[in-house]
Amino acid sequence: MTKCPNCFLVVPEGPVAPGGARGRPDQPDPPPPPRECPNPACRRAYPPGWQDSRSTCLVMAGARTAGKSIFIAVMIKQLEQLGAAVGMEVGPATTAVRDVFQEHYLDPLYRQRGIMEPTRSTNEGDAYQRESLVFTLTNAFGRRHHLVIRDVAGEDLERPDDTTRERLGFFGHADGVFFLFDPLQIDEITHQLRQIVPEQPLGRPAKEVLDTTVDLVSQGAPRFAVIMSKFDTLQKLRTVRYDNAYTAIMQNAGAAIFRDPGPYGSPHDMDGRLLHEEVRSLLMLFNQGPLVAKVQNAARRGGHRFFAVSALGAPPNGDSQHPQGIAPFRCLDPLRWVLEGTGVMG
Ligand SMILES: Nc1nc2c(ncn2[C@@H]2O[C@H](COP(=O)(O)OP(=O)(O)OP(=O)(O)O)[C@@H](O)[C@H]2O)c(=O)[nH]1
Ligand SMILES: [Mg+2]
Ligand SMILES: [Zn+2]
Repeated sequence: MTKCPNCFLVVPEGPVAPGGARGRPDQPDPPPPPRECPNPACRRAYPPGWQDSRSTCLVMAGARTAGKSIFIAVMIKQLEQLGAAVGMEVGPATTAVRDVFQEHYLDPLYRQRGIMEPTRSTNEGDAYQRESLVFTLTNAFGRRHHLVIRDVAGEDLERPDDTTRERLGFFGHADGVFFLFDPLQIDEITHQLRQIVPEQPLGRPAKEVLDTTVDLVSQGAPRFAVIMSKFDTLQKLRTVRYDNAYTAIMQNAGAAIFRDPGPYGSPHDMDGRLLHEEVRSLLMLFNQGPLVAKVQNAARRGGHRFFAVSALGAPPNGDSQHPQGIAPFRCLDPLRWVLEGTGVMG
């Protein structure tokens, strides 16, 4: 199935000739498939050849500073590295996507070795994320698949207004929702990590933003990936020497939350399930039961899974990255999960 890369509405099948026949010599040729999206709120022309490949449409969600934009950049870099190893080509689908991705994502992180600007609200004129990030994945057999990602400003989810549903209408048709949240939003973790991890600005509480996200997707049935971002900060709990409930968990070096099987191995579902259970248990331990329950209920149709990722691998120093550079942790896990069954990852 293919969806509009802008609003995520399913692309209608090309009309069938009268009598149901396609291409029979005694029937007139059926009209060509639609060239533009039938959604009255969208009406965008489909990119050339769009209907020939399938697509997976993802939306990023989470509070301000949850780590969404940096995660996208690092995930795509890792996907390119995986592609190089398994014979899959990964590239921006259009020159416009290539330019936006280079200027707003890759340059700040990989050229200037800094971090990214907060994503502007779609209410602002120059909000670059109004255009989807579309990547073409071509596997070793020449089969193409489009990965469409809508970055979203945390600000838009933190302060929904009368126009939010209309501006973010694509949520309701997404195949996957990546809901990121910063572990430092959890008071108990902040308390434990005081003086160990530098303070970073935080957005609205994750549960509040999750409520808005769930409202926006209520008509759809996406896969719901709930992603603890900036996991490098939580891993620092290993160095905390208090004798409390967390110490034993954090000293378990063999746990899935402490090891990254790496992007090159074939996706091993058991590893994903283990990680899911470990992150879920951590959330329960940190009194996040309401968040877990909300996700479970909201994702009854599409399914959900918990993840732990770190895009940078270490807290930045002001506007600069850690001197050791970017050291990602498990950044491809959520993508592998939503692409399962598409055949594009092998
Ligand atoms: N420790 C740590 N900090 C991170 C990581 N990723 C991002 N950050 C920090 O979080 C800040 C926000 O990251 P962004 O990716 O811009 O956050 P966002 O969710 O896109 O934020 P909005 O665009 O405002 O919605 C960065 O400036 C970094 O300081 C990470 O992997 N580890
Ligand atoms: Mg952003
Ligand atoms: Zn559309």
